[in-house]
Amino acid sequence: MERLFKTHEIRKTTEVGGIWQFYTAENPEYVRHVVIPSCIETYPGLENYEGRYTYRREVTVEQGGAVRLIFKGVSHTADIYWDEKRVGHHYNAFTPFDIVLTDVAAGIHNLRVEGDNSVHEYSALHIHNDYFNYGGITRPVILEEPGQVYIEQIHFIPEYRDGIWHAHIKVFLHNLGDRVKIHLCISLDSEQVLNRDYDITAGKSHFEETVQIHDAQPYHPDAPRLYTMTARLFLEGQCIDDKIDRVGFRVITVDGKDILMNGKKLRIKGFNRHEDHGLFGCAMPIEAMDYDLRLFKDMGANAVRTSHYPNDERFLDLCDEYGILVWEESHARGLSEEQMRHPNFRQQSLDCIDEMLFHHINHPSVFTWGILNECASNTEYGKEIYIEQLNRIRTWDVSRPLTFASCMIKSDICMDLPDIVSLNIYPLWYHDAEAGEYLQEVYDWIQDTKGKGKPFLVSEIGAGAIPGYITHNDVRWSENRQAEILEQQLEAVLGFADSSGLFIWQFCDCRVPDGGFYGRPRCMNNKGVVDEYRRRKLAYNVVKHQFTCL
Ligand code: ADA
Repeated sequence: MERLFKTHEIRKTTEVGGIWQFYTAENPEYVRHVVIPSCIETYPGLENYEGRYTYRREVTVEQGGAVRLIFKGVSHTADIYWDEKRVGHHYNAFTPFDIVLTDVAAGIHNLRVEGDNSVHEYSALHIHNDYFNYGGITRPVILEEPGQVYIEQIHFIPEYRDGIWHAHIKVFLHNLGDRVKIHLCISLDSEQVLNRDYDITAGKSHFEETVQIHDAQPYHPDAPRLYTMTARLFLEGQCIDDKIDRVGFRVITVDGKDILMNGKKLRIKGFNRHEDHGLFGCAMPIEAMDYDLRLFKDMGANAVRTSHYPNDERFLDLCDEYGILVWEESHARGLSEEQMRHPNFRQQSLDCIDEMLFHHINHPSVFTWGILNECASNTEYGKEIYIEQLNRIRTWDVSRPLTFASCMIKSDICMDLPDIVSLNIYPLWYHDAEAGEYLQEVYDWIQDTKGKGKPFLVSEIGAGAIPGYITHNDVRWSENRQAEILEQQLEAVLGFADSSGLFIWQFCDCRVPDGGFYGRPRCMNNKGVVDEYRRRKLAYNVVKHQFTCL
């Protein structure tokens, strides 16, 4: 399943799922037959595989002509071959990419993916970190057969002005032929909002329109009203292409210390969530994603932070549908200034931001974009990078507040940059400090910086527990202790009037590299309130009580 809804009625589109052949570079003779999306680490014997690998299969082109291959996620470096010819390359597991081929004959063709999930020298973002670099074709692959001109993407930015909803619409087209006149119709549910001719050049082009929508029903977490945006493209009177997406009428604003959606103050009660599961690795099926969100809602959580990378679009579709607010962030975690000076770091980061915004901008559940979790925001060079990346996001989207999660307490020099100030704090776990006092101390420090008066989010707070380790003496790493710490942390933050809320670190335990990261027990980051199989820890009911009663 590509999305939670049908994305085309006219364009021919097929998901290239099912069985692929797979082998590793180390052992090419041993060919496995596997279903994708999936992670290499779920193939018996390859639980710890790091290196180069190959997936291949035959695909059928029915019409012939143009073919567009869309890879929603290959982890993490990929070269794509079509009939043994290299036709594409991509870096980063967490963002989609596409390859367009023309003059393709109808019939059977060979598709091959040469991937690499090792921490190779060209990789600035996928490094050994406090999460796991899974390998594989971990998100869906789509094969499209578009006509001469197709709609690449449509951005929909709502604005409420003079008592009327407006939509700023930006249409991205790709004309595979010569200059041509096309006609475009766009409707929201059954109401047509755009109906116009355009003269478009060969290649890629875009144009913008602003339309008014009278009596639009607003989107709000308690009433997540989604509209189906349908675009149809006509050439010489014939509809040759279409694109369907879902949008919502909501605006996010910052007013002093408050974050507002459609003028109503948001109070964030969320989790940080890695895309990670004991059975599936990062290639979670939509049923497993949905189960996670059922637990979110059972605990009274209303938000998720996609720590620390863009998420699978199907998860964002679910969040749109359920009214779960999303802090989506580009890919980076805990990079030092030296790591931020990697020769590929800036471009790989900007590419990730571009792809995240280009593909995810329409999701109404996304209320803020984040960058550079716990990177070098305490250095001048680091500040240059923070400025560059926040500005890059603003070239795509000025409608949402921006933020980044910092751990540089009392040394961060970037507090003037974000719209929302966010800090990762661990009183009672990493800091031997009472939660309320520590929270007040960091907040007072913020008021002495240029973050003064801005909305303040606790972007991470939590404690670890080995699943099943329940003791009579509440020692560190017991579930008892985690529950006690989280209770004090949540009471402090939820009772702190100057905060807009928090994201618990973290929803579920996630895998980390063997021997990496402070030798984490079980080679897991054990701060989940559920383990990697979603088995609940004692903290689960503590969070549920705090989120539903406070
Ligand atoms: C940091 C980091 C998280 C995780 C957490 C922890 O705040 O942002 O990714 O590593 O610490 O578990 O210590």
